Amino acid sequence: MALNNRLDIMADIIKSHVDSTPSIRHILHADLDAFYAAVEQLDNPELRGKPVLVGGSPENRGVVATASYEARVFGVHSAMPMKSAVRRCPQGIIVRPRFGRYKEISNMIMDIFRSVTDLIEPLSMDEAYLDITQAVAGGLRPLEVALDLKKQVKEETGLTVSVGVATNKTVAKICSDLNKPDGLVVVAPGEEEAFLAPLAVGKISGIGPKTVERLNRDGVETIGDMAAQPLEWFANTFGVRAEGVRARALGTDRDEVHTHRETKSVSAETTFSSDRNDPEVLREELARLAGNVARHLENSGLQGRTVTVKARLADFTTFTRQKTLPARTATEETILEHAWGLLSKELNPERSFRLLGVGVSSFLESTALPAAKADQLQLSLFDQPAFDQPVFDQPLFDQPVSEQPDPGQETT
Ligand code: DCP
Ligand code: MG
Repeated sequence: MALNNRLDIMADIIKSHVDSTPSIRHILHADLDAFYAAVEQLDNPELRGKPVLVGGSPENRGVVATASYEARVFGVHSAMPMKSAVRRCPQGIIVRPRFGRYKEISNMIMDIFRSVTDLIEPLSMDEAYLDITQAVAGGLRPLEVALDLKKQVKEETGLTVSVGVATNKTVAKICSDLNKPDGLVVVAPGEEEAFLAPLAVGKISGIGPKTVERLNRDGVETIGDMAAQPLEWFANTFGVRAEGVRARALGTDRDEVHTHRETKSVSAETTFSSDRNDPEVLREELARLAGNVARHLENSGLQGRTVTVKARLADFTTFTRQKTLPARTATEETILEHAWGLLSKELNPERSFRLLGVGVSSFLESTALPAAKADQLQLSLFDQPAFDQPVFDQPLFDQPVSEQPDPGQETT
Protein backbone atom coordinates (compact mmCIF):
# COMPACT_ATOMS: atom_id res chain seq x y z
CA MET A 1 0.00 0.00 0.00
CA ALA A 2 1.40 3.38 -0.97
CA LEU A 3 2.48 5.53 1.94
CA ASN A 4 0.11 8.33 0.94
CA ASN A 5 -2.77 5.99 0.93
CA ARG A 6 -1.91 4.69 4.37
CA LEU A 7 -1.63 8.21 5.69
CA ASP A 8 -5.04 9.00 4.26
CA ILE A 9 -6.51 6.01 6.01
CA MET A 10 -4.83 6.95 9.27
CA ALA A 11 -6.05 10.51 8.94
CA ASP A 12 -9.55 9.16 8.45
CA ILE A 13 -9.26 6.96 11.50
CA ILE A 14 -8.00 9.85 13.60
CA LYS A 15 -10.70 12.13 12.26
CA SER A 16 -13.48 9.68 12.99
CA HIS A 17 -12.08 9.20 16.46
CA VAL A 18 -12.03 12.95 17.04
CA ASP A 19 -15.54 13.37 15.66
CA SER A 20 -16.93 10.65 17.86
CA THR A 21 -15.22 11.89 21.02
CA PRO A 22 -18.07 13.56 22.87
CA SER A 23 -17.33 17.09 23.93
CA ILE A 24 -17.76 17.85 27.61
CA ARG A 25 -21.05 19.29 28.78
CA HIS A 26 -21.53 21.33 31.90
CA ILE A 27 -24.85 20.66 33.62
CA LEU A 28 -26.23 22.48 36.60
CA HIS A 29 -29.07 21.11 38.72
CA ALA A 30 -30.87 23.62 40.93
CA ASP A 31 -33.46 22.74 43.60
CA LEU A 32 -35.00 25.23 46.03
CA ASP A 33 -34.76 24.43 49.73
CA ALA A 34 -37.98 23.36 51.50
CA PHE A 35 -39.79 25.19 48.73
CA TYR A 36 -43.39 25.58 49.96
CA ALA A 37 -42.29 26.14 53.56
CA ALA A 38 -39.65 28.67 52.48
CA VAL A 39 -42.29 30.65 50.57
CA GLU A 40 -44.51 30.65 53.65
CA GLN A 41 -41.63 31.91 55.79
CA LEU A 42 -40.83 34.53 53.18
CA ASP A 43 -44.38 35.89 53.14
CA ASN A 44 -44.91 35.67 56.89
CA PRO A 45 -41.88 36.81 58.93
CA GLU A 46 -43.41 35.27 62.06
CA LEU A 47 -42.77 31.84 60.63
CA ARG A 48 -39.06 32.42 60.02
CA GLY A 49 -36.72 30.26 62.04
CA LYS A 50 -39.64 28.11 63.16
CA PRO A 51 -40.76 24.55 62.38
CA VAL A 52 -43.35 24.95 59.61
CA LEU A 53 -45.43 22.06 58.31
CA VAL A 54 -47.11 22.78 54.99
CA GLY A 55 -49.94 20.38 54.24
CA GLY A 56 -53.40 19.13 55.11
CA SER A 57 -54.95 19.01 58.54
CA PRO A 58 -54.22 16.09 60.89
CA GLU A 59 -57.96 15.60 61.51
CA ASN A 60 -58.67 15.03 57.84
CA ARG A 61 -55.90 12.54 57.29
CA GLY A 62 -53.83 15.26 55.62
CA VAL A 63 -50.20 14.72 54.67
CA VAL A 64 -47.10 16.90 54.86
CA ALA A 65 -46.24 18.46 51.49
CA THR A 66 -43.03 19.79 52.92
CA ALA A 67 -41.51 20.80 56.24
CA SER A 68 -39.11 23.65 56.97
CA TYR A 69 -35.59 22.58 57.92
CA GLU A 70 -36.37 23.58 61.52
CA ALA A 71 -39.08 20.88 61.52
CA ARG A 72 -36.98 18.27 59.72
CA VAL A 73 -34.66 17.85 62.70
CA PHE A 74 -37.62 16.23 64.44
CA GLY A 75 -37.79 13.61 61.71
CA VAL A 76 -40.65 15.17 59.77
CA HIS A 77 -40.58 14.73 56.00
CA SER A 78 -42.71 15.12 52.86
CA ALA A 79 -45.57 12.65 52.34
CA MET A 80 -45.73 11.81 56.06
CA PRO A 81 -49.25 11.85 57.57
CA MET A 82 -49.72 15.21 59.29
CA LYS A 83 -50.85 13.34 62.39
CA SER A 84 -47.46 11.64 62.74
CA ALA A 85 -45.68 14.90 61.95
CA VAL A 86 -47.49 16.65 64.79
CA ARG A 87 -46.65 13.80 67.14
CA ARG A 88 -42.96 14.16 66.30
CA CYS A 89 -42.96 17.92 66.28
CA PRO A 90 -45.81 19.24 68.48
CA GLN A 91 -44.56 22.81 68.23
CA GLY A 92 -44.79 22.63 64.40
CA ILE A 93 -46.94 25.35 62.83
CA ILE A 94 -49.32 23.88 60.28
CA VAL A 95 -49.86 26.01 57.19
CA ARG A 96 -52.27 25.22 54.34
CA PRO A 97 -50.60 25.16 50.90
CA ARG A 98 -51.14 28.13 48.59
CA PHE A 99 -50.37 26.63 45.21
CA GLY A 100 -51.06 29.81 43.26
CA ARG A 101 -48.40 31.65 45.22
CA TYR A 102 -45.88 28.81 44.78
CA LYS A 103 -46.51 28.85 41.04
CA GLU A 104 -45.96 32.61 40.95
CA ILE A 105 -42.58 32.28 42.69
CA SER A 106 -41.75 29.26 40.55
CA ASN A 107 -42.26 31.38 37.41
CA MET A 108 -39.83 33.98 38.78
CA ILE A 109 -37.26 31.30 39.52
CA MET A 110 -37.57 29.72 36.09
CA ASP A 111 -37.11 33.18 34.55
CA ILE A 112 -33.87 33.58 36.52
CA PHE A 113 -32.73 30.15 35.30
CA ARG A 114 -33.60 31.19 31.75
CA SER A 115 -31.48 34.32 32.10
CA VAL A 116 -28.45 32.03 32.54
CA THR A 117 -29.22 29.77 29.57
CA ASP A 118 -32.03 28.95 27.14
CA LEU A 119 -31.37 25.30 27.75
CA ILE A 120 -33.38 24.63 30.87
CA GLU A 121 -35.43 21.58 31.74
CA PRO A 122 -37.84 22.17 34.64
CA LEU A 123 -38.53 18.96 36.58
CA SER A 124 -41.04 20.42 38.99
CA MET A 125 -42.02 23.81 40.38
CA ASP A 126 -38.75 24.24 42.28
CA GLU A 127 -36.25 22.23 40.31
CA ALA A 128 -34.52 22.31 36.92
CA TYR A 129 -31.52 21.22 34.92
CA LEU A 130 -29.57 23.96 33.15
CA ASP A 131 -27.09 23.24 30.39
CA ILE A 132 -24.39 25.87 31.04
CA THR A 133 -21.89 24.53 28.49
CA GLN A 134 -22.00 27.74 26.48
CA ALA A 135 -21.39 30.01 29.46
CA VAL A 136 -18.38 27.86 30.39
CA ALA A 137 -17.10 27.92 26.80
CA GLY A 138 -17.40 31.70 27.01
CA GLY A 139 -14.84 31.74 29.81
CA LEU A 140 -16.87 31.40 33.02
CA ARG A 141 -15.99 28.69 35.52
CA PRO A 142 -18.87 26.37 36.46
CA LEU A 143 -18.44 27.45 40.08
CA GLU A 144 -18.87 31.11 39.14
CA VAL A 145 -22.05 30.37 37.18
CA ALA A 146 -23.43 28.45 40.18
CA LEU A 147 -22.55 31.16 42.71
CA ASP A 148 -24.02 33.82 40.50
CA LEU A 149 -27.25 31.86 40.11
CA LYS A 150 -27.58 31.34 43.86
CA LYS A 151 -27.01 35.03 44.45
CA GLN A 152 -29.56 36.07 41.86
CA VAL A 153 -32.24 33.75 43.28
CA LYS A 154 -31.57 35.06 46.79
CA GLU A 155 -31.66 38.71 45.73
CA GLU A 156 -34.70 38.50 43.48
CA THR A 157 -36.88 36.11 45.48
CA GLY A 158 -35.37 35.93 48.97
CA LEU A 159 -35.12 32.15 48.75
CA THR A 160 -32.15 29.79 48.89
CA VAL A 161 -31.44 27.28 46.18
CA SER A 162 -29.11 24.29 46.36
CA VAL A 163 -27.00 23.70 43.29
CA GLY A 164 -24.98 20.84 41.87
CA VAL A 165 -22.70 21.13 38.83
CA ALA A 166 -21.10 18.29 36.89
CA THR A 167 -20.60 17.05 33.35
CA ASN A 168 -23.86 15.12 33.36
CA LYS A 169 -27.37 15.19 34.77
CA THR A 170 -27.05 12.21 37.12
CA VAL A 171 -24.06 13.61 38.96
CA ALA A 172 -25.39 17.19 38.98
CA LYS A 173 -28.68 16.07 40.56
CA ILE A 174 -26.95 14.05 43.24
CA CYS A 175 -24.65 17.01 43.99
CA SER A 176 -27.45 19.51 44.50
CA ASP A 177 -28.91 17.30 47.22
CA LEU A 178 -25.66 16.65 49.11
CA ASN A 179 -25.31 19.87 51.04
CA LYS A 180 -28.86 21.07 51.48
CA PRO A 181 -29.96 23.67 52.48
CA ASP A 182 -28.10 26.40 50.58
CA GLY A 183 -25.76 23.76 49.18
CA LEU A 184 -23.23 24.01 46.39
CA VAL A 185 -21.24 21.03 45.13
CA VAL A 186 -19.19 20.96 41.95
CA VAL A 187 -17.68 17.76 40.58
CA ALA A 188 -14.78 18.43 38.22
CA PRO A 189 -14.58 16.70 34.84
CA GLY A 190 -12.90 13.33 35.22
CA GLU A 191 -13.91 12.98 38.88
CA GLU A 192 -17.41 11.64 38.26
CA GLU A 193 -16.80 7.94 38.80
CA ALA A 194 -14.75 8.43 41.97
CA PHE A 195 -17.33 10.85 43.32
CA LEU A 196 -20.20 8.41 42.78
CA ALA A 197 -18.43 5.24 43.94
CA PRO A 198 -19.00 5.52 47.73
CA LEU A 199 -22.63 6.71 47.45
CA ALA A 200 -25.64 4.44 47.96
CA VAL A 201 -27.20 3.04 44.76
CA GLY A 202 -30.55 4.66 45.64
CA LYS A 203 -28.98 8.08 45.00
CA ILE A 204 -29.27 7.47 41.27
CA SER A 205 -32.52 8.99 40.12
CA GLY A 206 -34.83 6.30 38.81
CA ILE A 207 -33.55 3.64 41.20
CA GLY A 208 -36.37 3.41 43.71
CA PRO A 209 -36.62 1.59 47.04
CA LYS A 210 -37.70 -1.75 45.55
CA THR A 211 -34.76 -1.84 43.17
CA VAL A 212 -32.43 -0.83 46.00
CA GLU A 213 -33.68 -3.78 48.05
CA ARG A 214 -33.13 -6.15 45.15
CA LEU A 215 -29.63 -4.77 44.50
CA ASN A 216 -28.68 -4.94 48.18
CA ARG A 217 -29.74 -8.60 48.23
CA ASP A 218 -27.21 -9.09 45.41
CA GLY A 219 -24.57 -7.43 47.58
CA VAL A 220 -24.64 -4.25 45.50
CA GLU A 221 -24.87 -1.36 47.94
CA THR A 222 -22.82 1.50 46.57
CA ILE A 223 -22.75 2.98 43.10
CA GLY A 224 -19.14 1.76 42.98
CA ASP A 225 -20.29 -1.82 43.66
CA MET A 226 -22.67 -1.45 40.76
CA ALA A 227 -20.14 0.11 38.38
CA ALA A 228 -17.81 -2.85 39.01
CA GLN A 229 -20.38 -5.41 37.78
CA PRO A 230 -19.84 -7.11 34.43
CA LEU A 231 -21.97 -6.20 31.42
CA GLU A 232 -24.09 -9.36 31.71
CA TRP A 233 -25.08 -8.43 35.23
CA PHE A 234 -26.49 -5.12 33.98
CA ALA A 235 -28.30 -6.90 31.15
CA ASN A 236 -29.80 -9.46 33.54
CA THR A 237 -30.73 -6.90 36.15
CA PHE A 238 -31.97 -3.99 34.05
CA GLY A 239 -32.93 -5.52 30.68
CA VAL A 240 -33.37 -2.87 28.04
CA ARG A 241 -32.22 -0.18 30.46
CA ALA A 242 -28.88 -1.84 31.16
CA GLU A 243 -26.77 0.51 29.08
CA GLY A 244 -28.36 3.66 30.48
CA VAL A 245 -28.10 2.53 34.09
CA ARG A 246 -24.48 1.46 33.64
CA ALA A 247 -23.58 4.84 32.15
CA ARG A 248 -25.18 6.57 35.13
CA ALA A 249 -23.26 4.37 37.58
CA LEU A 250 -20.00 5.12 35.78
CA GLY A 251 -20.75 8.83 35.69
CA THR A 252 -20.71 8.86 31.89
CA ASP A 253 -24.38 9.33 30.98
CA ARG A 254 -24.94 11.70 28.10
CA ASP A 255 -28.61 12.55 28.64
CA GLU A 256 -29.36 15.94 27.21
CA VAL A 257 -31.17 18.77 28.93
CA HIS A 258 -34.57 18.67 27.25
CA THR A 259 -36.14 22.07 26.87
CA HIS A 260 -39.89 22.17 26.53
CA ARG A 261 -39.55 23.61 23.07
CA GLU A 262 -38.55 20.08 22.13
CA THR A 263 -41.16 18.40 24.28
CA LYS A 264 -43.62 16.64 22.03
CA SER A 265 -45.45 14.75 24.70
CA VAL A 266 -45.66 14.13 28.40
CA SER A 267 -46.38 10.60 29.48
CA ALA A 268 -46.24 8.23 32.41
CA GLU A 269 -46.53 4.48 32.47
CA THR A 270 -46.52 1.61 34.92
CA THR A 271 -45.64 -2.03 34.58
CA PHE A 272 -47.67 -4.04 37.07
CA SER A 273 -45.94 -6.57 39.28
CA SER A 274 -48.65 -9.05 38.21
CA ASP A 275 -51.16 -8.78 35.37
CA ARG A 276 -54.42 -6.94 36.11
CA ASN A 277 -57.91 -7.15 34.62
CA ASP A 278 -60.15 -5.66 37.30
CA PRO A 279 -61.65 -2.50 35.73
CA GLU A 280 -61.61 -0.72 39.06
CA VAL A 281 -57.93 -1.38 39.60
CA LEU A 282 -57.14 -0.33 36.03
CA ARG A 283 -59.12 2.86 36.40
CA GLU A 284 -57.37 3.66 39.64
CA GLU A 285 -53.99 3.22 38.02
CA LEU A 286 -55.07 5.33 35.06
CA ALA A 287 -56.12 8.05 37.50
CA ARG A 288 -52.72 7.97 39.18
CA LEU A 289 -50.96 8.22 35.82
CA ALA A 290 -53.28 11.01 34.64
CA GLY A 291 -52.45 12.84 37.88
CA ASN A 292 -48.72 12.51 37.27
CA VAL A 293 -49.04 13.71 33.70
CA ALA A 294 -51.26 16.63 34.76
CA ARG A 295 -48.78 17.69 37.42
CA HIS A 296 -45.91 17.59 34.98
CA LEU A 297 -47.88 19.58 32.38
CA GLU A 298 -48.81 22.12 35.03
CA ASN A 299 -45.22 22.49 36.20
CA SER A 300 -44.04 22.93 32.63
CA GLY A 301 -46.81 25.31 31.63
CA LEU A 302 -47.93 22.94 28.88
CA GLN A 303 -51.40 22.03 27.61
CA GLY A 304 -52.13 19.39 25.00
CA ARG A 305 -54.99 18.39 22.71
CA THR A 306 -54.26 14.70 22.27
CA VAL A 307 -54.73 12.10 24.97
CA THR A 308 -53.14 8.70 24.42
CA VAL A 309 -53.47 5.47 26.29
CA LYS A 310 -50.87 2.77 25.94
CA ALA A 311 -51.50 -0.81 26.99
CA ARG A 312 -49.56 -4.03 27.00
CA LEU A 313 -51.47 -7.27 27.47
CA ALA A 314 -50.40 -10.44 29.24
CA ASP A 315 -49.14 -11.86 25.93
CA PHE A 316 -47.07 -8.70 25.34
CA THR A 317 -49.36 -7.42 22.62
CA THR A 318 -48.91 -3.68 22.79
CA PHE A 319 -51.15 -0.98 21.41
CA THR A 320 -52.00 2.67 21.79
CA ARG A 321 -55.33 4.46 21.40
CA GLN A 322 -55.68 8.16 21.15
CA LYS A 323 -58.19 10.93 20.93
CA THR A 324 -57.96 14.56 19.96
CA LEU A 325 -59.97 16.94 22.11
CA PRO A 326 -61.73 20.13 21.02
CA ALA A 327 -59.44 22.21 23.21
CA ARG A 328 -56.07 21.88 24.92
CA THR A 329 -56.00 20.70 28.48
CA ALA A 330 -53.70 20.05 31.41
CA THR A 331 -56.29 19.01 33.96
CA GLU A 332 -56.23 15.62 35.60
CA GLU A 333 -60.00 15.06 35.37
CA THR A 334 -60.15 15.76 31.62
CA ILE A 335 -57.13 13.59 30.89
CA LEU A 336 -58.56 10.76 32.99
CA GLU A 337 -62.04 11.04 31.47
CA HIS A 338 -60.69 10.64 27.94
CA ALA A 339 -58.05 8.07 28.85
CA TRP A 340 -60.71 5.97 30.56
CA GLY A 341 -63.05 6.42 27.60
CA LEU A 342 -60.33 4.94 25.38
CA LEU A 343 -59.30 2.14 27.73
CA SER A 344 -62.77 1.02 28.76
CA LYS A 345 -63.52 0.08 25.13
CA GLU A 346 -60.61 -2.35 25.29
CA LEU A 347 -61.66 -4.17 28.44
CA ASN A 348 -63.03 -7.66 28.62
CA PRO A 349 -62.70 -10.26 31.38
CA GLU A 350 -60.25 -12.38 29.36
CA ARG A 351 -57.85 -9.52 28.80
CA SER A 352 -55.17 -8.99 31.42
CA PHE A 353 -52.92 -5.96 31.35
CA ARG A 354 -49.27 -5.89 32.27
CA LEU A 355 -48.63 -2.25 31.45
CA LEU A 356 -50.65 0.93 31.26
CA GLY A 357 -49.56 4.37 30.12
CA VAL A 358 -51.16 7.78 29.70
CA GLY A 359 -49.80 10.56 27.56
CA VAL A 360 -50.74 14.04 26.40
CA SER A 361 -49.38 15.63 23.22
CA SER A 362 -50.18 18.24 20.52
CA PHE A 363 -49.07 21.18 22.62
CA LEU A 364 -49.10 23.80 19.90
CA GLU A 365 -52.35 24.72 18.21
CA SER A 366 -50.72 24.34 14.83
CA THR A 367 -49.74 20.74 15.52
CA ALA A 368 -53.24 19.73 16.52
CA LEU A 369 -54.68 17.40 13.93
CA PRO A 370 -58.22 16.94 12.74
CA ALA A 371 -59.75 14.25 14.93
CA ALA A 372 -60.20 11.69 12.17
CA LYS A 373 -56.55 11.86 11.11
CA ALA A 374 -55.24 11.86 14.65
CA ASP A 375 -57.22 8.74 15.48
CA GLN A 376 -55.21 6.81 12.92
CA LEU A 377 -51.85 8.07 14.10
CA GLN A 378 -49.65 6.42 16.61
CA LEU A 379 -47.16 8.98 17.73
CA SER A 380 -43.90 8.02 19.32
CA LEU A 381 -45.27 9.14 22.61
CA PHE A 382 -43.82 6.68 24.99
CA ASP A 383 -40.27 6.82 23.76
CA GLN A 384 -39.60 9.40 26.38
CA PRO A 385 -38.82 8.29 29.88
CA ALA A 386 -41.96 8.04 31.97
CA PHE A 387 -41.90 10.92 34.35
CA ASP A 388 -42.75 8.95 37.42
CA GLN A 389 -40.35 6.23 36.33
CA PRO A 390 -42.26 3.41 38.00
CA VAL A 391 -41.06 0.94 35.39
CA PHE A 392 -37.57 1.28 36.74
CA ASP A 393 -38.68 -0.16 39.99
CA GLN A 394 -40.36 -3.23 38.59
CA PRO A 395 -39.11 -6.43 37.06
CA LEU A 396 -38.54 -5.56 33.43
CA PHE A 397 -41.06 -6.73 30.89
CA ASP A 398 -39.95 -4.37 28.20
CA GLN A 399 -38.21 -6.80 25.90
CA PRO A 400 -39.41 -6.38 22.32
CA VAL A 401 -41.56 -9.49 22.02
CA SER A 402 -44.66 -7.83 20.70
CA GLU A 403 -46.17 -8.99 17.43
CA GLN A 404 -47.83 -5.64 17.10
CA PRO A 405 -46.16 -2.61 15.63
CA ASP A 406 -44.06 -1.03 18.30
CA PRO A 407 -45.92 1.99 19.67
CA GLY A 408 -42.69 3.90 19.17
CA GLN A 409 -43.14 3.64 15.40
CA GLU A 410 -45.31 6.04 13.56
CA THR A 411 -47.81 4.02 11.53
CA THR A 412 -50.24 5.96 9.46
N1 DCP B 1 -43.93 18.28 47.44
C1 DCP B 1 -45.17 17.68 47.76
N2 DCP B 1 -45.22 16.35 48.10
C2 DCP B 1 -44.10 15.60 48.12
C3 DCP B 1 -42.85 16.17 47.79
C4 DCP B 1 -42.82 17.53 47.45
O1 DCP B 1 -46.19 18.36 47.73
N3 DCP B 1 -44.17 14.31 48.47
C5 DCP B 1 -43.91 19.71 47.12
C6 DCP B 1 -43.55 20.51 48.34
C7 DCP B 1 -42.12 20.88 48.14
C8 DCP B 1 -42.01 20.99 46.64
O2 DCP B 1 -42.92 20.01 46.13
O3 DCP B 1 -41.81 22.11 48.78
C9 DCP B 1 -40.61 20.70 46.15
O4 DCP B 1 -40.23 19.37 46.44
P1 DCP B 1 -38.78 18.95 46.89
O5 DCP B 1 -38.70 17.48 46.81
O6 DCP B 1 -37.77 19.76 46.15
O7 DCP B 1 -38.73 19.31 48.44
P2 DCP B 1 -38.46 20.68 49.15
O8 DCP B 1 -38.11 21.76 48.18
O9 DCP B 1 -39.61 20.97 50.04
O10 DCP B 1 -37.22 20.35 50.07
P3 DCP B 1 -35.70 20.13 49.66
O11 DCP B 1 -34.96 21.19 50.39
O12 DCP B 1 -35.36 18.77 50.17
O13 DCP B 1 -35.62 20.25 48.18
MG1 MG C 1 -36.70 21.48 46.69
